[in-house]
Amino acid sequence: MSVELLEAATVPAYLTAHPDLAGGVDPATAQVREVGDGNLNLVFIAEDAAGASVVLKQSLPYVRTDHSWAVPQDRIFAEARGYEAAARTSPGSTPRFFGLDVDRRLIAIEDLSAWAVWRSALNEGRITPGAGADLGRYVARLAFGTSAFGASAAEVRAGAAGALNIELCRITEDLVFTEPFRDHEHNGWDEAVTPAVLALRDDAVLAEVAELKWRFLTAAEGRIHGDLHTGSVFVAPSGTDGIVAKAFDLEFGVYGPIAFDLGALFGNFLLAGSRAAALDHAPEFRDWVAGLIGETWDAFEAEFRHLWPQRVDPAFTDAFLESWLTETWHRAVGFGGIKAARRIVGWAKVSDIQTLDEEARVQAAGSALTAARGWITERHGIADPAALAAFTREAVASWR
Ligand code: SR1
Ligand code: MG
Repeated sequence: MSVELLEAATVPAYLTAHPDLAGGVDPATAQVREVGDGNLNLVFIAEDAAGASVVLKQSLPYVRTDHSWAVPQDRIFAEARGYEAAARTSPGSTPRFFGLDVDRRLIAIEDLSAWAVWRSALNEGRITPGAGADLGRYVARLAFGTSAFGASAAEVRAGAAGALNIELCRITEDLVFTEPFRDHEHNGWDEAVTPAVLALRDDAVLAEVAELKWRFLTAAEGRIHGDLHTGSVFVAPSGTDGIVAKAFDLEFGVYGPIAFDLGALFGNFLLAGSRAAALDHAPEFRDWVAGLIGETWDAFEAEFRHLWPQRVDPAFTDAFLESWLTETWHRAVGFGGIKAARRIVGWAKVSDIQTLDEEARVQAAGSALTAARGWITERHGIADPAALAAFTREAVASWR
């Protein structure tokens, strides 16, 4: 059963009836526009005559571009839990959360439409200093605070049990880990990239994809964002002090492997870098993009080490932290390769690649897939961000 959907014209009356979700907006003077451009939701921005604004996000019962593909609207509950957990563990790293309307499958959050979606900023060649570090700290704080490092075992088990998100996890399991690595009707690519796509189907790749899918399915380490690509991040207008990147779109949230969120960022940085190279963007921008993995990882690691003395269980020794960080790094590299590959081969492609003309698209896609394959198969031997950067440069150069 699906719930009644809002329309721009019905939002003011809705806000009048739900003042707790209005975020200070005066419904009497509110102008409303629908701005949802993702796959799964209605997103309304209501702004009043005084300039106060709020975002209402309502889950659709289907995929926007394919109404025959049903997706339960209950996923909005996962998003609400994600905002509550982020506010508790990493304040300021997500838009402010005003509340959930269970009956209408809707949340109200802070309007950050004056900020830019990071993917768009990257596509335009805009440097956003500090964004990678902010996200590294966000992943670390959320992970630490919701895992058995920062919470009691009972809290972690209760949190994981309450974070079931079966249908959206199934989308990830299929679209990320399965479909891009075999024939599937969701797949598509430029003919000239076929060798790089078929190279993702040999035993060396499939063995690592199996290992990483197993991790995704079985490792409930802590709460993860679950879909932390650059289209799920706002970056501040330039000149903003403090936090310059905030994560949003938390509906894929679940308890999972912490490396998955890092890998999502890494894979999308690879796509951004491949676009920048294909477009011959300024060397300063390309170098900055190439450094994003290091910036993100270094901030993640530093924040984890900073939080480590607060761990709640002395069974977790300093030596265990070292091995856990090493494993998390290697997994993040592998997840990153998979996340980059799915955005080129499978369903839900990305503007970094799709908005390029054919020659540039083939160059960007072919080089990114070649690097992604190496990230997946060689991840155990890639020690750190500097080694990954060198490996990626070589892999990219080997395409064509
Ligand atoms: C049907 S949803 C397709 C994709 O959009 C989201 O961004 C997730 O990445 C999902 O896999
Ligand atoms: Mg999304």
